[in-house]
Amino acid sequence: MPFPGTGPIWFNGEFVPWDEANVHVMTHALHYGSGVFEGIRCYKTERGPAVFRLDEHVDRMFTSSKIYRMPIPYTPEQIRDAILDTIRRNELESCYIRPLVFRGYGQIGVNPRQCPVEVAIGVWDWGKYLGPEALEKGVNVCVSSWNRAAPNTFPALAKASGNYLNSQLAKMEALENGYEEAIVLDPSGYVSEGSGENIFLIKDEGIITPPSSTSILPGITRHSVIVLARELGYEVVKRQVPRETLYIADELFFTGTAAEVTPIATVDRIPVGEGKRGPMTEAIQEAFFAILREERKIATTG
Ligand code: PPE
Repeated sequence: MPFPGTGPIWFNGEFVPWDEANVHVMTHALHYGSGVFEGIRCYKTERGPAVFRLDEHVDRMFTSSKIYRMPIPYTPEQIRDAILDTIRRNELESCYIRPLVFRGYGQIGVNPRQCPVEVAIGVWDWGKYLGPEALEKGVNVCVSSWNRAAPNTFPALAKASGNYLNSQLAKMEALENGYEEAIVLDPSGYVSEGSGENIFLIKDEGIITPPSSTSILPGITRHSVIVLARELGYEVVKRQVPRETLYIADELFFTGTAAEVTPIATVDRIPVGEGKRGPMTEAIQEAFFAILREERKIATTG
């Protein structure tokens, strides 16, 4: 499948054509996974393209690079400006934005400190992450045979490239077995998250999402949905979710920048509720999309 992007890429402070944004094969990050990145979406609104929670995404990228002692050679303001410039240059009304910070070409060997820290920002039109019908019909998922990394191994709070090797194993296994996505458990067997999404469970009108101690990436969409669900009058708690709770939930959904709010129809072939999008998920989806279109405002704390 051809890559959907073609426009200019911001690469170390300059715009370069899509096809020229290349690196050397001895780039440190290619060998050792030494990169951190973000996934951000920009939506079409009445006042033009608007980026959803840009500051929070840029902050998280700086947090991820701090954990890995990978100093970004730009300020957060410069990165924010670069992202907005990239969107303008690409003349897209809505898009997915991928800023990447990585250890570049300098020396091979585990010690990364001889390698320059490089930054690239690409944008493209990324449609529905889990398929065109996912938002309405929901997706069929499995519980992965792979677990998330234990605390003090790969830091879950850093959105690091290397973490996604674990996500790839879970995703490929799920696809191989005929599912659209995987739910991954933490090392103790509690529900953690999807390969690229956080998860929410609805049972008896209460909403539960796994806490940050269960090896999750604390998603920016997750935070927005928690605030929003409370505004809608639902009770939301962060607590450990035993695997079997997935099978008896009334509703389940994923959240993420790419996945937005995606209902889960079945887990391990067991229907979730009636096996289709539930009413609370639909209410949350509607309110979330209204915010993205700027037809509804959200409180920024919660
Ligand atoms: N957990 C993981 C592991 C994850 O990758 C994401 C985002 C989330 C939770 C949700 O985080 P947030 O986007 O801040 O709500 N995954 C990104 C990358 C997906 C990909 O395939 O690449 C994304 O959604 O942009």
